Parts: sequence; C-alpha cells; structure tokens
Amino acid sequence: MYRKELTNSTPNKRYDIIGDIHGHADALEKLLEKLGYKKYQGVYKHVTNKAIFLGDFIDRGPNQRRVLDLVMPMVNQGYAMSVMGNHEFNAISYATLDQAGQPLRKHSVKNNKQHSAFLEAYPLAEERQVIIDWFKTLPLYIETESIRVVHANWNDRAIQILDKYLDNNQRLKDDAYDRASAKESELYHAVETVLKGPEVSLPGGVSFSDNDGIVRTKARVNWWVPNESLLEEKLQLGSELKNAQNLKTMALDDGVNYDSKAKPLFVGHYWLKDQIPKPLSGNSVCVDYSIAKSGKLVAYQWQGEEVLNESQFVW
Ligand SMILES: [Mn+2]
Repeated sequence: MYRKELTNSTPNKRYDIIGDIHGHADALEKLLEKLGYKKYQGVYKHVTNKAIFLGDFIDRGPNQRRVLDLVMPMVNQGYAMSVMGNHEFNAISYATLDQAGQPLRKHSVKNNKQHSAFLEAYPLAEERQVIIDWFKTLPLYIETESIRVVHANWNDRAIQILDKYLDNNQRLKDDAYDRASAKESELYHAVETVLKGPEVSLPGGVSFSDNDGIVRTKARVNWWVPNESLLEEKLQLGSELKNAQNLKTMALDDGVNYDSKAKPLFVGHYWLKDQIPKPLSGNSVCVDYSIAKSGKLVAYQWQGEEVLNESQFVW
C-alpha cells in the first residue's frame, strides 16, 4: 500500500515528519495544529501535506490511548504514514505467545514496569489485541524515491535481511515474530539494528559504566558521524572508561556509517536534548527531542530538499 501510494505521489509532496510521542497527546495536538492540520470529522488532516510518524507512540507518557485515537485514523485514512518503533515491536512481542505458550517478550518485573502505562490504558484484553494488530500493520521502514524513514538506523545489510521476512508493505510477517525474538537469529539482530541503532563490541579490556552503573563492553554508535572522525564522537562511551588506549586498535566497518551521498534519512529514537533542533548531518535528521523526559515534540517539514536544513524544524 505505502509503496504504491508513494510512487503515484507528486514529486513536490510535502511531508511533516514527527518524532516519538510516548503518550503525549496534548503536545501532539498542539504540534499538528501548528503544522496546519485541521480536525475534520474527528481526524486531523492537511490539504497538501502528509504526516509521517516515527513510531514509539506508547510507554512512559500519560495519554497513550488518546495518542492512538489521534494517530490511527490519520494513518488508516491515508493522511499519515508511520514506521514501527521499538516500543510497538516490544508490545507485540509482549502480547504474542511462542509455540510453548510463553510470551515472546518476558513478563519480567523490568518489562512489566516499562509497559505498565500501556497495559493500564487498555485494561481489556480484546481491546488491547485490536491495538496490537494495528501495530503489526506498521512497516519497519519507508523508502520513497526521495527519502527514507526508519525508527533508529538505516543499515543496508540489516534492511536486506529484514526484506526476507517482510511482506510487500515492509510489514514483518506474522510468523516471523517468533524468530525476531530469538537472540541467535539474523532477524533478531537486523530488527535490533534498525529499531534500536547499531552497537559495536569494544576491543579487549575496554569497558565503561553506563548511567545505571552497569559495566558495558559494547557501545552504541553514532552512525551519522563519519567513520574517520574521533572515536569519542563516533561512540557513546559513558563514564569511567577502562583501558581507553586499546581503542586505538579499533576499526569500524561501513555498516555503522550512513553514506553522505545516500537519500535523506529521518529517524527518531535518540532522546536528543538540544534546545534548538538541527540535522545530524547534511542527509540525516533525528526528530526525537525527548518529549517524555521534559523535552519537546518536534517535526521536520520536508519540502523536497536534498540537503536537510535547520530552518525546517517545528516544535
Ligand atoms: Mn525508540
């Protein structure tokens, strides 16, 4: 559906690309109105523009049901598109049983806590299932003639693997969720890479403590930073770095770099904190500015430009 629609679209189609909402319905309504969307028969619509959501509608925030009541009809009626976020993927896995009857995502104390506001927003199992089924209709990525949209990271290799398990609308096939939760599978790693961003193993002896004091031997990669930049800029290393001198031996492969000549790419996910939003690079933008951690809900108004531009942000 998405591909077809986009192929037929006019070259000057304008997209309003909206970051992770996490249950903040008031901020969403304010932003849509600022972007010129008008509520008509209960659904926000725009005469010339189409909204693209980055996923992560749920968890954390106060109005998850209201967010979905706003977003779902926009998508279902063609006024918006959306990719899947890691929180929707987790919600599906939490609600789906494997062949042995166990949930694909464990109902552990930590997972229950992270998901509790969603479960409270939809106390009835039947109602919850309707939402889960809708989450399953979200594509893992959107690629048009001119732009790419994915929740956290575009990686050619991961996308190639995903394609084996996706239908023609880039939706994960029903029977692939099982494998997508199996940590040894290629699909699991591809989903992690695309929905949560790439990580690399650090060289022997190198480790650091994260915010929770947990010792890490893998680091998140700022894929938008060129590989030839300093490793301190390329990797998210946290405090108390041990044996930093061993990092000098580390080589990064092309998979953790977004080609500066590739199509403009839009992501969410990264909880950015800057006061004034700006592109990650000339051809990549993150629109997640931490609405659920006292930040703001941000959109990028794309009007056909190949070089992404600070002045196109709205919040
Ligand atoms: Mn996310």
